[in-house]
Amino acid sequence: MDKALTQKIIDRLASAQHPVLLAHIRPDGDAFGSVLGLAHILKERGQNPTCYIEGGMIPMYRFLPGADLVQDLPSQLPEKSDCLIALDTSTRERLGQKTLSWPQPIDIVIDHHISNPGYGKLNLIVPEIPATGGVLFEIFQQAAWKITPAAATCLYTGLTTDTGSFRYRGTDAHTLHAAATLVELGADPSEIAKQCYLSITHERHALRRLVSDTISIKDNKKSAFLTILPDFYKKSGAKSEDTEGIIEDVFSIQGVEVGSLFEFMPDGGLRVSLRSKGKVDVNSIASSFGGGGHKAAAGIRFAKDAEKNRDLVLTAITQALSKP
Ligand SMILES: [Mn+2]
Repeated sequence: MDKALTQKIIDRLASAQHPVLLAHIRPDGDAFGSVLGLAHILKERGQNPTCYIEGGMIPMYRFLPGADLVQDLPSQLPEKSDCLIALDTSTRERLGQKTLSWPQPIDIVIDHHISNPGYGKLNLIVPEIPATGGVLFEIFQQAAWKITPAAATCLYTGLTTDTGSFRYRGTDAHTLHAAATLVELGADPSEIAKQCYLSITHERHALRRLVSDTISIKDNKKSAFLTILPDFYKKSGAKSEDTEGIIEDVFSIQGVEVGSLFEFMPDGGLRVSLRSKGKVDVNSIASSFGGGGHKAAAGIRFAKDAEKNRDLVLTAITQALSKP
């Protein structure tokens, strides 16, 4: 990690009296964990952070210390806001529609998505670290800022959820050292695992059953995909956030190198999630359609032509798999 750049970010963070912490739409464990982790540290330093994420907190991550601090996006920011910080968010648009009309620029971007173009005044993007929670951990270490048990719990949650419980590529000795230090500082691995992985709601489980019935295996059993249709939500009672982790069902099958999930939106759009556990770089597939992410996990959104675009993505996967 770039020490000089990190120091600039530390200085900028330290000088803000009313920092605004932001993360991406359709937030996950790393989005909530990063925002709340940084909020705890800044509060401890006597600063007054505000946390905004589109839609506010979701039930699954209510166990995070300080969960009530997360508010839905306002149409305008309070005037006293003196530093806007975007966490874990690969593009400016993914901060949410409402943020696009805010006049204030983004001061700091802290992220680990390789596709992040750097839309802030200061941009710390570290693709070698598998979660933004891990990037923040390094920042706090360099700054010698005390990591409280509450902050440790939030940062650890980001690390465990973005690495699929320390299983994905990108999990290395450094990641595990960071996780171990966070446990020493007060994060409880089994309690966090229970909340993140062993507390699926009945609605989410019903959605998973519907989705797993749609499985299609192709490319010589090297790829598999799942489909979500708009009426699945009504049938199961689940919400859109309940799709998190659902792609694991296909991705975990022996020999399947690329897993994909196609969600047909009620407005005619299409949301695509891609995972790779082999040689295929799904970030480059996603990028060729205007999406992005990481080598092993990426996403795309299409505004229309859902079926046609699904077929184009499936063809791109077949081509990527057939490359020697
Ligand atoms: Mn992340």
